[in-house]
Amino acid sequence: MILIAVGSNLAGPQGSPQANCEAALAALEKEGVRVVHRSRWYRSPPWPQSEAKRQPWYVNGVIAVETALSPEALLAAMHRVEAAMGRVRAPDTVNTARPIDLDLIDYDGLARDTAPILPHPRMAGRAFVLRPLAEVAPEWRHPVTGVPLTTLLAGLTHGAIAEPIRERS
Ligand code: PH2
Ligand code: MG
Ligand code: MG
Repeated sequence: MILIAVGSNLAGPQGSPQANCEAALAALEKEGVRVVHRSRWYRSPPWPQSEAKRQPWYVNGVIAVETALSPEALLAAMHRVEAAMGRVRAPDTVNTARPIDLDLIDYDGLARDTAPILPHPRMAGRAFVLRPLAEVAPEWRHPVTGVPLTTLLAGLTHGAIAEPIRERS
């Protein structure tokens, strides 16, 4: 299973953060990445907590995809989509607000320590990844530690917030 975390906390050419996230899925399809499962969109405060008062809240979600692309080629495609959507990558922009962020969470259970580092090294404690992931792959286990998703979810600290956005009818 190939899993990608999607996030946005800035308006971009497509409009709202949620519109950016939707546009990213369409752009991935054009790169030969087929979206086979998707979570609802979630709202979550910017992590780390020190950013919570400085940045808008994020829209986050997780998708499962199918693709013939290798991990490296998939990462390159994700970066192209980010760049086309106005994402600027500079050395001093770690954890700054961004119109789109695509993170490769898992690529068929691969473990590797060169880009893309797999599984994603910081996902196991992040509510905004784990909660939507539970909709897409409830049986998922961390490929390296073997810890089930349900256990990771139960271990989230108090204050780890990520709530589904209510659909407007
Ligand atoms: N991504 C980050 C840093 N902080 N916080 C939330 N809530 N959601 C994110 O996607 C996120 C973040 C770096 O990529
Ligand atoms: Mg990220
Ligand atoms: Mg990223």
